[in-house]
Amino acid sequence: MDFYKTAGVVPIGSEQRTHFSNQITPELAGTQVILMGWTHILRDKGKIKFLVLRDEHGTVQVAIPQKKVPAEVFEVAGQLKPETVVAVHGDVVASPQAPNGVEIVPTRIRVLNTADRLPIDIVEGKVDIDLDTRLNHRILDLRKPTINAIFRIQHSLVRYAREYLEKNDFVEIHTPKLVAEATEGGADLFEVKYFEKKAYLAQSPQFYKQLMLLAGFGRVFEIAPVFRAEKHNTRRHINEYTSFDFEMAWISGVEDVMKMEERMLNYSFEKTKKAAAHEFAQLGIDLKVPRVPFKRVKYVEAIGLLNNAGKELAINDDLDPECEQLLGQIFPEKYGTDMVFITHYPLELRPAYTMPSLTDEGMTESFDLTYKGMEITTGGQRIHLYDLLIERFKAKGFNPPDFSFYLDPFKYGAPPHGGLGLGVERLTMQILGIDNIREATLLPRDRDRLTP
Ligand code: AMO
Repeated sequence: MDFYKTAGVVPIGSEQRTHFSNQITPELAGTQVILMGWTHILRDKGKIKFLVLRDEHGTVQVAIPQKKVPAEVFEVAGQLKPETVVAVHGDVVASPQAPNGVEIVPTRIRVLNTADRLPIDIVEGKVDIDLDTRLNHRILDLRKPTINAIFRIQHSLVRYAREYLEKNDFVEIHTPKLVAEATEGGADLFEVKYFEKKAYLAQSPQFYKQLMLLAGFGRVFEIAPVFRAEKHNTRRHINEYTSFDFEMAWISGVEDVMKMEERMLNYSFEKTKKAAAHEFAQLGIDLKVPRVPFKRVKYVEAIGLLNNAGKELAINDDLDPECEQLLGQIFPEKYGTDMVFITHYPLELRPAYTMPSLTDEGMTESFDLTYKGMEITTGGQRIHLYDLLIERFKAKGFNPPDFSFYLDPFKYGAPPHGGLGLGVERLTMQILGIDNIREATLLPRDRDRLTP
């Protein structure tokens, strides 16, 4: 059976794409090219039709004047629908009226696949569709160039952050996501049936990244999904997110971890600004690369600033999103920056593995990084001393034997160490001024959404 014929399209394999749309410049005038892509926009002016062809790198105009193209080409052009998949063979012609000063006049248009009527509009500037409907049709939604650009920028941010760590002797690791115990506290764990036992989806690679330093790696990082069974639907929480974690041994204090992060982010922002210049332009964003060193503010000071601004917080109160947002206004006014480390959180607010502070009574050697009024990173120095670790686990109400796989290795010489976890989607949303984290998540998982 000829399934191509049944589908009403031509078989593939008889041509090879020669260029991407963004490579078609006036300098190519007079040459023959083959492009492949989607029918983005169609304009029928009677004796001349215009097709805006879209591929993964942009769009290019195809002009189809009845007089200048073979009759068959004109006829095929008349049958195209939005998102029809085509191969266009044609001549490059300089054209001052065309968007890029250049257009293609086709010698052949081959239909590689058809498209049904679209459930959502994906041409820029057409009616706004609500986020939920867009996410229901996420695969189509992502075809929209400005939506696609978000994830190209995200790719670049992660790529260069990874590059920075690799240059600094970090080893990439892959740790289990099916785990036996909580790392960040028990409330938001997803339980899974694991044969005869109960298991959980990992909330963080926390224990394993630390253990890899005890295993002799020195510096490790992991970029992987983590799972949080947060019941509330908020604009900043999803139930599966990409955690960018690193952990480093032989530190002299938490300051070493913050230094590594600020340099990594500065490097990644700088490189991404260049590598994704086209995408930033598409989104109309001028990325400000934060200067190193980032400002450091102690937790107690942050509470003071908030109370001066009218809040009534006690020292052990957690900073809720409203407080973070308020600090997001205060920091730029007071310090001229929107990238600020808040350090020395109270023991009460930090997990059992966090190193208590010697200098600040009741506090920890830990930090959050806030960017434009949102926490994007949590990190700190970890406890490497076995007895102290056991004491802290007990103080948090845990039964140490339940955690022996994590705790026991600390008996055999653990190096001093620290590290952090950065939310990739949160970083992306803050850089791009996106209001809802779902927009910065390729395929979000939230309270109500498990597909697509
Ligand atoms: P924490 O739980 O603070 O710390 O998470 C670290 C960072 O992950 C992001 N994040 C989230 N992003 C989207 N949806 C969520 N539900 C969500 N929860 C957290 C935030 C946050 O700053 N093990 C520690 C890290 C460490 O100390 O190394 C941890 O997981 O950007």
